[in-house]
Amino acid sequence: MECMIDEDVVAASNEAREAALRADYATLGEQLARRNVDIGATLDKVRAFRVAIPSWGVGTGGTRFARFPGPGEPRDIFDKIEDCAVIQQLTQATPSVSLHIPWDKADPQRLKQAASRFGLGFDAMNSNTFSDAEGQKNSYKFGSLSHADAATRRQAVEHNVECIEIGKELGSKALTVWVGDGSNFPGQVNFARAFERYLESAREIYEALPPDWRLFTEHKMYEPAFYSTVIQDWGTSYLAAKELGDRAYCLVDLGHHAPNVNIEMIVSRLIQFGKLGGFHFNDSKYGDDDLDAGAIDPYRLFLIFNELVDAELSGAKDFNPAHMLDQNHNVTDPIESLMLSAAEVQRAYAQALLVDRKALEGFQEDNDALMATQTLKVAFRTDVEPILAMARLADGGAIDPVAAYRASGYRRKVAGERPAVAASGGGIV
Ligand SMILES: [Mn+2]
Repeated sequence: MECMIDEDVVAASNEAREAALRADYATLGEQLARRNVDIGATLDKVRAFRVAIPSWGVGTGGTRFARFPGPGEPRDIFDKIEDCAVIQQLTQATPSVSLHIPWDKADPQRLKQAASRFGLGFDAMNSNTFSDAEGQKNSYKFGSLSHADAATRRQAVEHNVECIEIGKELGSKALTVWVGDGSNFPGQVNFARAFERYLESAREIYEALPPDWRLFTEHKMYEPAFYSTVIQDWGTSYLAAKELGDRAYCLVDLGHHAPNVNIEMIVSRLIQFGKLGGFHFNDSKYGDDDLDAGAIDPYRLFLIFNELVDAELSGAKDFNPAHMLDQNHNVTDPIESLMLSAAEVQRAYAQALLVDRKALEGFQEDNDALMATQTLKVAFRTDVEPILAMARLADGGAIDPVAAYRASGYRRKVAGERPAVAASGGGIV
């Protein structure tokens, strides 16, 4: 298998850090043993945890005001796959790439070959009916799957079916559908008719799914539509998934809710009724900011993982959530942000594994609010970095991915090889 980063650079970076890591890991192991937690079992679970990289995440993002491209940006999907290979090599947590069509459209056999050079696979496919592709007959300006015009709806359905066809060749097993359909003015659309048209279109896409595929409906409160959105919240997403059938699930993008919404409770509800499909991880302060996972509110991320671990341990039905990052990197090197974000997601998972669930249940039964919440805090306050670093080291990654990446000079190297071009697609879904 090929490596994008010289293995000697990674080895040298690890050598300088390994003794300290082993000492920290041993100390943490002793602490956890006093809490009746086996650090080795936690390490194994973290090593098995995976989060997918979105192809669009490795390019510099932008806002509607401006985009400030960084050096050595990927020019096409093949450059993007190489950047994803760097992230996987150093973190060992991100072995698959989530493609976006049409931005990443290329010969599927070539795509497969490019990814397998680095041992990468393909995660969920993402369709795009929120912008017009070049040469497209009907415009999505006024919607896609819910558009008033039948020919436009047909075109949007066919695009989704094409995404499934490409994904089948790549070994993908899911299609994520997010539409920007909605309205900007009261009275612009009839809410019920728009949702009915969406359902009718989504049923046709669902019928094109291979038997071992899942369809994820992704909700978003607002933007691009600013008055009403057809799939605006988890309730509507649930209704859609329920109407479609057993292989339709809801996808939760952490940025797609109103401020202060209790996302972990939404996650619990979807788990309880067997409809949680997966996540787009990111963080936000004001709206759909697409900031790095855990950058603003790591406790919220932990609380979400607390629900996920609870479901994992209790054997909840149909529980197999897909994990993917979905972020916009405006001011950082996207590779660095994605490596650290993958680690933040793993961190929340590791911390959630440390919750003393038996004690928590007892405090809940006794209405001991203070001790119940302290039980969560004890787990959250635990510095699990030695477990994450040990997981990376054990799998051939870097103890400190950003340090190894910077030492490698990768960004300087690709800046020389990749002349700046117009972005090959860097929207946020
Ligand atoms: Mn998303």
